[in-house]
Amino acid sequence: MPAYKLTCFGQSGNAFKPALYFALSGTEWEPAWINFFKGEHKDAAYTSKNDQAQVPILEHGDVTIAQSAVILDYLVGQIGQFGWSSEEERREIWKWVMWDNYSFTSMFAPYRFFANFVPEEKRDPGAMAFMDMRMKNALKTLESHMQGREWVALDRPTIADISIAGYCYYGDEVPFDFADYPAISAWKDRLAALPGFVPPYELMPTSA
Ligand SMILES: N[C@@H](CCC(=O)N[C@@H](CS)C(=O)NCC(=O)O)C(=O)O
Repeated sequence: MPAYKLTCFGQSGNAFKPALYFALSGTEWEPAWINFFKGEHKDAAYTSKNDQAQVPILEHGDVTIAQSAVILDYLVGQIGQFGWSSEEERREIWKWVMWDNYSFTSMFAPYRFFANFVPEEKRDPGAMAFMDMRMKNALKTLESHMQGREWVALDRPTIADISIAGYCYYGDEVPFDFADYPAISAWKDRLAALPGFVPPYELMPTSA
């Protein structure tokens, strides 16, 4: 039985981040599907493991970890790939993982969620406009950063790329056109060409 168990569901780009780490590093892992759309992440059985009531969590032996960024950090420590080899590299990677969590995924994920999984009459137009504006600002920042670069933080792929990749491979569910962001598109293709890459709906279950 694989040592790593990741509670996830196919639609979750936050869960895709550690799942992608496993795929790219060739690490054996086991998905534990959670019925997020039925609200199972709020059940006591789940909140006893993660009182933040969010997906994903990683279970590894006696260790249970929430927050995809913390899980990625843990996996770097355990598996040793896509990490840093100096304090300076570590800071650069974390600068982008934090940016992803605060500025990119934080807008991209809920915008894509509402746009694809919530009926239009239940969407708040003001909130949608705000998320769209913030998401596009973040895309502008990333597009400009990626000019002339292959990878986000260092001269090789790291957990910064894996974190930012979270919601980028959901095809038609992505609420903007990657063609408007050529440097990001090239990076996205580069990441998808790495050995072991599998897109989210092929990597994680969408039902029991
Ligand atoms: N920063 C967290 C975000 C996790 C997150 O928001 N997950 C979504 C599912 S993709 C969730 O559980 N949402 C429920 C909620 O926030 O109440 C991470 O990176 O793990």
